[in-house]
Amino acid sequence: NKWSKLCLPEYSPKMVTLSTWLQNSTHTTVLTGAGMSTESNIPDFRSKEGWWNNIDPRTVATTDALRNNYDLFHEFYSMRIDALKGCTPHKGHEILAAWEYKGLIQAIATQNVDGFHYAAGNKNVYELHGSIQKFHCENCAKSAKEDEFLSKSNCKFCGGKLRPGVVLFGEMLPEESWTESLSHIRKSDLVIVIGTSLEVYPASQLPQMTSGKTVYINAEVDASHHNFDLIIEGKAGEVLKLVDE
Ligand code: BV8
Repeated sequence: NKWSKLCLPEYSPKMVTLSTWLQNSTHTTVLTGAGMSTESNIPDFRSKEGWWNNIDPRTVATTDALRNNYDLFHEFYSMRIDALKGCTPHKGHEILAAWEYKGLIQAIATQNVDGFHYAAGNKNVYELHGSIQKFHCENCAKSAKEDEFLSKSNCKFCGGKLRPGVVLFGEMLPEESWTESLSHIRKSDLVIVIGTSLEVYPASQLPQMTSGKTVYINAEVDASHHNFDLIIEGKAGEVLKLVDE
């Protein structure tokens, strides 16, 4: 309970502040990034153990790679799909689902492609960078199955290449996810940003588009985050557990 939690060394007045803001807010949007899923054992992108530490994103996560270096593109995304196998949402995802159910948060805008917010039970989720669990033909957009992508088959209808439904660098974001996220952020009086380096445009612009309070929860915090109203340094799952009542 609240009183025993107050005695925990990691529990700080910041958790009380966030909890109070959450209770008092009428519209709250959560923006998540890859750091939301590292406690489910999925690597993020830009940390020491992240994907981009070993692989140059410009060589694999782009439309150029899809068209001109399909073998490498295919190898990278097969590895990403494989890395998801056996992983499941963690307690932090479950807490966000419970908060939506209780009416404490109204929407999640996520840069994650793992589908874990849906898997945990959130309904109002906007996947800004698409989903790695859906596949389609690069040429005719017809949907395809994971097995077809993994076995490197071509599209049955037009012979085009298959690809996962993620947003590659240089591609536009899915229009509805973007406009809905923006609309939720604009009407929010509280925006909670969890586990993202905010280095990728245009998702990086969302926190500054609210007139409400902004909170940044991240395992590592630096001076570039000073413009948030509240900064909590810690792991997503652990912080959410402490804020949850
Ligand atoms: C667009 C593919 C219009 C999917 C991803 C120069 C040249 C070309 C383009 C650009 C340019 N300059 C700017 C651009 C635009 C570009 C961009 O922003 N580039 C940046 C990198 C400079 N953006 C685009 O191209 C976007 N589209 O702009 O359209 C347009 C059209 C045509 C031409 C120009 C513009 C499309 C962006 C889509 C990018 N797709 N990947 C995939 O394979 O998954 S990006 C990749 O980064 C992932 O998708 C991911 O979602 C995204 C964001 O990363 P984060 O989630 O923030 O992850 P990161 O690792 O960085 O951070 C994790 C954080 O969590 C860390 O801070 C860590 O400390 C913390 N953490 C870790 N564990 C925990 C934790 N915190 C708490 N708890 C923990 N347990």
